[in-house]
Amino acid sequence: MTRKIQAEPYELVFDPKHTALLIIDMQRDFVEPGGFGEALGNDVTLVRTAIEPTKKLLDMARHQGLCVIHTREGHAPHLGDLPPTKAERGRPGPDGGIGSVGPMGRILVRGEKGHDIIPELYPLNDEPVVDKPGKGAFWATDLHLILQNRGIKTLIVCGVTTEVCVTTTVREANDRGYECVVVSDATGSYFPEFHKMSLEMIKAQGGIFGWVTDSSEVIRAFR
Ligand code: TIU
Repeated sequence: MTRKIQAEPYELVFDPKHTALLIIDMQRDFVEPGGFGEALGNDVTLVRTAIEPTKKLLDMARHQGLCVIHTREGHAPHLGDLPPTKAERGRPGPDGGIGSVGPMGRILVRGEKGHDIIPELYPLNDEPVVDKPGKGAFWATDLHLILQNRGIKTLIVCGVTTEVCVTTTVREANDRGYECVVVSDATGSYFPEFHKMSLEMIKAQGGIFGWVTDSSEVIRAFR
């Protein structure tokens, strides 16, 4: 049975059987002090507003039996999957940056405390966790394969940060034929103006990359 989400630029019709909740990079490294976000000079309290709405959507998705997929940005301990260019620009001080040791372990390195998903949104065993070395969740991952195998056509997208990993992923998904609806209050940025403009860009020109709505509208669509 299809359902409808009130969204911009217009109503999105979707089938829950072919829909996934995609939660982008809700890792300690981005939303807690002492991680990568803070190492880059950002105030992490600005992105923490996304936690509660995402938790509501996660609870609803689990209750509804919706496919749930989590992503994590990060690198293997040997850093062989870290482009030198990314290492260089993610290194604000002489001792900081990706791979260096912070209060939550090595920054943005798989297996470290800071790299993992925050306890509030922790994945269940049957929820795929896609580890990605880039900003987009399709580059160098098996996300497309997982979505295809599960028959997914529509993505309800949450997570951080709106203008970096969320929109990069939405652009990648759009080109692969997925319909994406980005949840405004379940996404967040260290730069409020970037958050606002990123959402504007997605829904402009008749929904050039997809749709934008908020968590209450998504939850209403499943009632
Ligand atoms: N810096 C920033 O805004 N974001 C990232 O580096 N990664 C994600 O958005 N996950």
